[in-house]
Amino acid sequence: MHPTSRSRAAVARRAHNPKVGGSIPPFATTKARKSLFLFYRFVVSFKGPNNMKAGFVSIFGRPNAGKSTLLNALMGEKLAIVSPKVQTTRHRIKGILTDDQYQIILSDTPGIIEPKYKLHEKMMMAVKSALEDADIALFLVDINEDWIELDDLFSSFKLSAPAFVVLNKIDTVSKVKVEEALAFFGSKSYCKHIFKISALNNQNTKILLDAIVEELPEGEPFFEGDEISDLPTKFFVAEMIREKIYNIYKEEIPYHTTVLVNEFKEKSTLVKITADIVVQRETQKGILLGEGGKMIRLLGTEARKEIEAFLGQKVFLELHVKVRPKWRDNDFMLREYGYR
Ligand SMILES: Nc1nc2c(ncn2[C@@H]2O[C@H](COP(=O)(O)OP(=O)(O)OP(=O)(O)O)[C@@H](O)[C@H]2O)c(=O)[nH]1
Ligand SMILES: [Mg+2]
Repeated sequence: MHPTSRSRAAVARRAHNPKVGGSIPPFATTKARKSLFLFYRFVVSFKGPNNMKAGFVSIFGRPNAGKSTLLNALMGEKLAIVSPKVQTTRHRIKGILTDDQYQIILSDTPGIIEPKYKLHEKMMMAVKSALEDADIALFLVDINEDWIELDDLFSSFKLSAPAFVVLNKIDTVSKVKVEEALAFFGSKSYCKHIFKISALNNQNTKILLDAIVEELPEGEPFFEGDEISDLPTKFFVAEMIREKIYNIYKEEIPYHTTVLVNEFKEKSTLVKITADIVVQRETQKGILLGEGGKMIRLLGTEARKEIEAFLGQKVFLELHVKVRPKWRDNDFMLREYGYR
């Protein structure tokens, strides 16, 4: 993650705020803000025209469709972690994109799955919350997926907001296949507009952004101009460690793991961060540590480099591996680890 100084300042400011620095704030906060603002919008609508546009735009799709890649492409910087493995994103991650003319509150969401654990249920609650307050829904399609299955999924959404179907990964298929997909999804009743993009290569993302702005409701911004997310620094730090776990460890390990940052102390020359890596079994702890601690050292080095670039400061990172059997199905532990 290499945000600009603007975002670093916003994120760092949150780190100093004890109210938001310690845990992921409940999404209800934003919901309450939105209700208040809708009331305000209703009141000011009697006072005359308002040229500013503002609204919530949420990205939905199956795991691995490229939702987080698209959020980062639209934001112009990396906010959400990305991996070639499925089910990387576990939270609703908001990116706030502000311009003179508009403010878009973009939401990346977990890929839609049939829940197997309470963790999955929490992930699907994050999807539901993003569905509820969307002014525009982006239905993201990995063009290589099963279109009929996706059509069933999109048709099942109870959505009052307009939906844009966004065909992603067009760099991986022929032009003919893109045309076929345009014809298939373009004729569906939920599809207000359709786009063909490559989020990875930033192809056609500006066209998509312009259409989003066109469709946004009029209104004043929900957030201050320099805020790029409503999530605390600790959240992003934990996510960066989790991304490295997805990159470094094979097969099931990332799915049995979560990360909790429990110390974030700014000292005169560096930031001291202590994080727990939580796994379900002793054998997984052994794999995470590696022979003679080789793997955890690699993880620590990779994660520290990324966090230092993100904070623009030297970091001392201490990682502890903890075994918490069945944490993915334990409400109390899930709450403790930030899954609300
Ligand atoms: N070729 C190609 N790959 C892409 C494109 N967009 C995303 N990817 C790749 O697809 C994989 C998944 O991307 P993510 O952004 O993590 O997907 P996601 O939908 O957020 O996945 P979950 O969080 O697991 O639901 C990564 O390896 C990306 O690099 C694209 O336009 N073209
Ligand atoms: Mg994702």
